[in-house]
Amino acid sequence: MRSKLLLLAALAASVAPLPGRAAETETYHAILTDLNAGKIGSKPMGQASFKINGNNLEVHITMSGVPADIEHWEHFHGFPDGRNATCVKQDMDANKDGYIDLGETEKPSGTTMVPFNDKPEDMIIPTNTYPQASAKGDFEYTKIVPLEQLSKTFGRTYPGGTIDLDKRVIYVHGVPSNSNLPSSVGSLGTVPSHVTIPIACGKIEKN
Ligand SMILES: [Cu+2]
Repeated sequence: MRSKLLLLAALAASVAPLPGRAAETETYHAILTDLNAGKIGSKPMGQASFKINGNNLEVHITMSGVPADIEHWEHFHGFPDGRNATCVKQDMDANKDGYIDLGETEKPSGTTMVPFNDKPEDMIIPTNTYPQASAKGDFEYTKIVPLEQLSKTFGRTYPGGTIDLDKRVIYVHGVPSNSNLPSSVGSLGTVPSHVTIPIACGKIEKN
């Protein structure tokens, strides 16, 4: 009995944080600036913060100047091979139609990876659980994501891949369905282009 207690005490000591060592928290942030503002008639801007707090990833995103009263898809995008993603620039309009579309983000930013919707850890991109902008054109998104589940889904989707937030960028998408976007504006599979057109981007950086 006594040796069992000693063993338990030793185990407890071995998992306790070392003196003077910070707890396992890491924080990241991104400043989002507008894309396609000249076409959508408002200038989206905002910020995102990410905190790895023990077993959770705490996400907080606030946006203003986005098209009002509609749902806005938002994700982090990146490269599965570990390359560093950067935001697309307005002059990377490859087909010169005046719009930056989803396809034109791929060269600098990679692919759509993790959604900031109701369940980021499921990594299901087409959902109707993304934030809804207010009548004033702002929204706030907060989510506590179970990190182990997210890492598992991520590693399954991108074998060997890790989340690596500081190699990612965050995009916010979406204009109203009556925006009459030209057919040259590409999208994701069968999802209409007004849903996926990027309206803001920010590089995620470690604090
Ligand atoms: Cu996206």
